[in-house]
Amino acid sequence: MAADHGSKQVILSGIQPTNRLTLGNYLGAIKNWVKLQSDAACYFMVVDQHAITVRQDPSELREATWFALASYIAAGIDAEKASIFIQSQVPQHAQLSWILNCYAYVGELSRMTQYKDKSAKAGSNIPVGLFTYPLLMAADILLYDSHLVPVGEDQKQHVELTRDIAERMNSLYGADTFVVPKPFIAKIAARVMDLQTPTAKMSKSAVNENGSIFLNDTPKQIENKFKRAMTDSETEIRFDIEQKPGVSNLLSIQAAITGDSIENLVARYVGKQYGHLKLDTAALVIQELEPLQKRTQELLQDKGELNRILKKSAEAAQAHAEKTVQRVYERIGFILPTGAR
Ligand code: ATP
Ligand code: LTN
Repeated sequence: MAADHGSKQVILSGIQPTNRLTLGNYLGAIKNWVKLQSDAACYFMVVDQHAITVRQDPSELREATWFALASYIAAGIDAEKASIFIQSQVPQHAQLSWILNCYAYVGELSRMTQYKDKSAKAGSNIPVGLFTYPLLMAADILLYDSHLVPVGEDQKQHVELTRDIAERMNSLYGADTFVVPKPFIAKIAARVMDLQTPTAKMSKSAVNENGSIFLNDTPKQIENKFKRAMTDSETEIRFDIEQKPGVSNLLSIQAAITGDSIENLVARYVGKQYGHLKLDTAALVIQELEPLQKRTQELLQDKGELNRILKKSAEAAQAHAEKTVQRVYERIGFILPTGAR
């Protein structure tokens, strides 16, 4: 049987420490997690094992992992309410991932959009891990009997695949082998777009750093990036993703920060110019990030405290994960070291 969480929903998500986190990660993921942690049993990871599917410099990986962890906490994720941990510190992720490798099909993995995109960029030596990446993600999700997985639009396909594999294994080994999860996509800022190429999502690993707002950018850097944000050759401020992706992106960012509706925001900009919209958006972002940046720096100065938080959180996560691994091992016919059958 799946572990008992009482009546609480289990929510799990993670971010890769591939670089410093961006405004996209914050508005599209972390800010929503903070709201969820009071009502659900939450697991929020830094997925370092996913990060190495693309070559990483070891010291940069370490630094990005600390930065992500500190950002989670600084943004308001409370280790007393949610479990915050580093994926590689819970070995059950790799264990379950192998099992799922034996139940997933090459055909379904080949259809993953992220794999197609990232393998195209990897040249002729495509790491196998890039291909099996969604199975490590499926393991992350299934280990904790997660019901809901908050992700951006781009990750929805991976959660759908997780559902398919969970259902496949449930039909082989019993309906209570895995909880079948659902993706949970926040409506506002589901996709924060690149400031230079507003038809592409803002990303940590974008080639042009001017398109991404990093969570440790200085106020001046933030202001400059917004001032240079790509708009269009018209002058009217209205929301139209197809015709005006740059302007729409700035409006969405404002909506995600203030909670205002797009209609209200648009009404406020009647007769105003793009310059106003850009500067207002920059000011809002600077104001929103300021306390977060201060707290992140404090935490990064105190790795002892971060380690204490991690240790406690990872132990709790590991206990749950181990239960799941044992259940799956037992059902597929592995002999458990505890108690012969
Ligand atoms: P990379 O550039 O390394 O591919 P990324 O910046 O796209 O990374 P991920 O680590 O893939 O970020 O994503 C972490 C979480 O943040 C996911 O839930 C993802 O959907 C969300 N996220 C990432 N970028 C954005 C964005 N631009 N808008 C909204 N959500 C985003
Ligand atoms: N693949 C995701 C990160 C990720 C994740 C997860 C998200 C890894 N494991 C489990 C939700 C649940 C990404 O690139 N955004």
